[in-house]
Amino acid sequence: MTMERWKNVEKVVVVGLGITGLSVVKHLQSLPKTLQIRVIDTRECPPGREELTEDVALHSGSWNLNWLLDADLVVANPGIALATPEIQQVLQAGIPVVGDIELFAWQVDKPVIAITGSNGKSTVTDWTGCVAKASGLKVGVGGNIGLPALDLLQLDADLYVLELSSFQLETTSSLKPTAAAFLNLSEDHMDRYDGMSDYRQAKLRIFHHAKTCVVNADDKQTYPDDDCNVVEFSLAEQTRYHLVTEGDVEYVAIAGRKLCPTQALSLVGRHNVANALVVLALLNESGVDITSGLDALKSYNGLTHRCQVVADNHGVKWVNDSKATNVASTLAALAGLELAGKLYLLVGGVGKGADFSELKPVLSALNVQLCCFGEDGDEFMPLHPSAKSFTSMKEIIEWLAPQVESGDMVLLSPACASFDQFNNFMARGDAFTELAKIYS
Ligand code: UMA
Ligand code: ADP
Repeated sequence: MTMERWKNVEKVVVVGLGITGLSVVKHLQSLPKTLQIRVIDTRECPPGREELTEDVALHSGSWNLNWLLDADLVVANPGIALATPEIQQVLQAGIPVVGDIELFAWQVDKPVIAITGSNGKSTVTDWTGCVAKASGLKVGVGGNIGLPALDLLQLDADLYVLELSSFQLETTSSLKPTAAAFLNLSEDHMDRYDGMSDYRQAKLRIFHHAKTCVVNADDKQTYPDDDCNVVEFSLAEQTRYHLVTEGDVEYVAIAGRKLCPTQALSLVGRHNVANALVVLALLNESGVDITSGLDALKSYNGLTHRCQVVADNHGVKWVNDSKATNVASTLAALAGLELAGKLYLLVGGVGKGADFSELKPVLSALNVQLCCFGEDGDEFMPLHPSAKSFTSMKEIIEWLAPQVESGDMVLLSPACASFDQFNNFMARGDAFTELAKIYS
């Protein structure tokens, strides 16, 4: 890597600790040049503070404008919006503000595959990593999926696969992916953006220097506004990555070349057929020979907390889809349902300013008992006559457990973030799984 980028940088302020901030500090410490490193976190007890070494100064519990305005470079955690007044002051002072992915881009010297979208990012990222590994490559998989991108640079990888959130993309300008995908766009994070156009523009940044832009022909909002090398995938149209039907059998295909029957994919749901097409597109466009990875494409079993059956007793399925933190992901879960009896659907949490009315027509076509809980649970009450309000998930399960019957399904697909009652979506899914094991 070149140290050119660091020529005029002596003092760096890292805003926000957490796993991103820690990875940034470690990266800065690993550079051949000694930098002054200061960390600001507005939280009283920021996570990861005990891991900082003595040469790093920490200011926690509030902002520190003196530190910020004295910096040559500010590295912001994705949880900090650029619109934050303190960050705006930094920008007005002419001090560059970047994120961890920008630092990754400055350093990386291997091919990068990058994935964004409102839903399916983690699934496509992990799946792509699995198929690439089965194709014989050493692969580093990370980013918004939970392993900070900068930590991946320690690995001896042939290829990096990054999940990128719109938050991370806001502060990224130099990433040059060999292939980048924008999976889909639907309402999310409206508490952070001025509207859908603002949110879309943040996501489109993934294409700025991409060699190949993988877009969804079934969702034209994923197309870049500028001229780029675009390749399309679609469940409906005859695009480069598409479906071919012969007799009763449907295949995923590249330009007419059949690769595997969709029935052979272990992951269920139409959205996962679309996700499989993206995995193929990203690897094929990056020049990876996927022939030996096809078995891994078929057998990939998915990540936990995404439409995962966690108990199946007495004919009742208990399904954990805690990662459904917006309306579109809950709609995807409902679209793929095979239901013999009644659906007990658990919704609610932090609504992030979303409009939930799109769920109404889908719910009215189902035999459903809507169970609403959490901070914005009451916003779901007008969506179905069956809606009942509860304070907690436990209260719901205790109420429904005695009445469920063979053929019914209990589905946690809450269309909301979890932060009102849980540390994160994993903790919410774990709590549901525990309750399912006790009450099923
Ligand atoms: N915060 C403060 N003050 C600060 C710094 C942070 O209040 O000074 C708050 C932020 O407003 C935010 C939270 O703390 O709510 C984020 O800090 P964190 O410590 O949780 O951050 P990290 O542990 O570094 O996690 C971040 C990503 N978090 C966010 O973007 C909010 C993780 O994505 C990501 O996995 C990780 O970096 C590694 O790249 C999580 C997420 O929720 C899973 N992402 C959103 C999503 O997927 O919808 C975008
Ligand atoms: P992300 O990382 O973008 O949040 P995940 O792969 O973790 O995506 O999945 C989040 C939720 O979205 C889950 O409920 C999952 O079932 C659903 N989902 C996955 N892929 C898609 C897709 N292509 N379209 C719509 N929903 C999807």
